[in-house]
Amino acid sequence: MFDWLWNLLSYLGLYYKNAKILFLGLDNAGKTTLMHVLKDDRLAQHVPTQHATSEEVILGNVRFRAFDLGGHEVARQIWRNYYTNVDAIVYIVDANDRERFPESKAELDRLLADEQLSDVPFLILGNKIDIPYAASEEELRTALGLHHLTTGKAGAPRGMNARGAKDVRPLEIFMCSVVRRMGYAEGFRWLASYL
Ligand code: G3D
Repeated sequence: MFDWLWNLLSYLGLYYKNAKILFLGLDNAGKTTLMHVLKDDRLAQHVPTQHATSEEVILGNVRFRAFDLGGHEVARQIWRNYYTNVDAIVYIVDANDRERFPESKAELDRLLADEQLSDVPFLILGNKIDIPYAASEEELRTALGLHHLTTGKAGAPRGMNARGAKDVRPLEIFMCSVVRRMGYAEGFRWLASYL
């Protein structure tokens, strides 16, 4: 059974690319749920990632791998090994968990400062906007200190990889609700334009 996002990836040509995409973020941000949405069209029950350090989904030639960040020094060694030759980072934030915005920002800053990732596109997903008091895009952008780093939602000009055209790392924030299947397709469409 094809899921619509898989179809979208296929339509975008991403499915046929030998791409490596990491889903990173604090625990509880929604990475596992997004992996399940990618894998099949059901919101499958899953075991919380308390003990596991990573999960992987392979669709066609695209390898998605999710890692929890924050307080996981041992896990960090593993994902650091993985992100050589990574094509994109999808960084997921629980937009309803304001208490952890500083922790999420610290982990994001650490990634953005990493030389190995210096030209890798970053899609920031502000998840759980189905919850009534979740942060707005503007609030999250401010909390994560992204005002001067975002590069616009238009994506790369058609036929051109903007990574070669501009000396700026593509980075943009999209708000979404993984469980309601809202918002992240726009983010993936934006991301695919850079791959
Ligand atoms: P993680 O893999 O990043 O650790 P999970 O996060 O995918 O395990 O998700 C953590 C919790 O957030 C789960 O709840 C999951 O259902 C919930 N969640 C994920 N996406 C959304 C969303 O878009 N909206 C809302 N409201 N909740 C979401 P449980 O209760 O199973 O722990």
